[in-house]
Amino acid sequence: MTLLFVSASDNAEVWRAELARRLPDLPFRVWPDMGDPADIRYALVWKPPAGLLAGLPNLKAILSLGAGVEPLLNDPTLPDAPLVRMVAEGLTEDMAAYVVLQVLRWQRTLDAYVRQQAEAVWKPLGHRPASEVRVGILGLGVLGEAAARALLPLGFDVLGWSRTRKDIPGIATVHGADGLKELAARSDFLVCLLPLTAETRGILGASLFAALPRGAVVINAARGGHLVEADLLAALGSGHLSGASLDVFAEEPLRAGHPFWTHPKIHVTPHNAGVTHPSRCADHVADAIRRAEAGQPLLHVVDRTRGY
Ligand code: NDP
Ligand code: OXD
Repeated sequence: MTLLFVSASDNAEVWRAELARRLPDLPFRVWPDMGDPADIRYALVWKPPAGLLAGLPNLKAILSLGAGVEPLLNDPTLPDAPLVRMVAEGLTEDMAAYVVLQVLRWQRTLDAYVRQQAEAVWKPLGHRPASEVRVGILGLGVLGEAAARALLPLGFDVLGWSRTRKDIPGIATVHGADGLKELAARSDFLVCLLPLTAETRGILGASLFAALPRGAVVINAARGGHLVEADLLAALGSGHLSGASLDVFAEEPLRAGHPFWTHPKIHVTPHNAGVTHPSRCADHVADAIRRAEAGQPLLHVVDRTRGY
């Protein structure tokens, strides 16, 4: 039951060690040193070269190192084996913390205090209490729900949006096109935690921004393809939006000279809102392999027609 590890951005040796502690008999190969392709039953991957997985004749499951799988689905040769996305506590906690961090940063005007400190200025700037701050979360899956659950105890007024109707105890929800209108009209913060699909591409654009209250802040931790960059710059320029926190970009790494780098109202992080820490995510991978080997149904399998 050999596993092939393919990722340019995750540490193969740390993954090898974490998986060896959980599955000591699992042979672990690191692409491009994969040996006989016929040996490979599991591929643990992040952005593998297109066509690579199609060359593995005995593949039993594709295990994504990321929660978002659109880079895999974009490969027309992707084999039919079940595609399992990353769902793990470590990643979920990271993302919830990122969302809380960004909301608090803007709500408590942290940047202004950093500037004031540089000039030894003692001047309270005031802020709206959390209970008067409305946060709209696009996407109420694993990460959107966790972000909502992290904001609620701080007092924020949270509303979440999904494709299908949701009944999540303690969380106010809306769905569908009407739900999006309702959410936008009352979102002082708009947080995007959607998968990138044909329906969601470009959702963070001029018409949604126009529907937000004046002064709203946009937080995108999902995918760069959700955002229409020129529309964001226009909405910030007109003052309709007051800020944006962006973790993901159409082109990554964000190129030198991109206007986002120096924009005074944009906060950039390098796609690390939710990190797949091996120590916190290897249980999920080991569990998937154990289930597959035992002939049990796999969890968190991507619905390829839905796109997530
Ligand atoms: P899930 O699949 O668990 O949740 C997706 C949510 O989005 C669901 O609530 C789903 O609705 C909703 N959704 C999908 N399509 C639509 C639509 N057309 N209209 C309204 N709602 C829609 O995904 P996760 O929460 O695990 O992850 C979300 C995304 O976060 C990933 O796809 C990835 O792109 C991004 N991500 C970013 C990271 C980072 O570091 N920046 C790290 C990890 C993930 P429904 O419930 O009805 O199906
Ligand atoms: C993911 C990501 O999808 O890192 O997990 O973006």
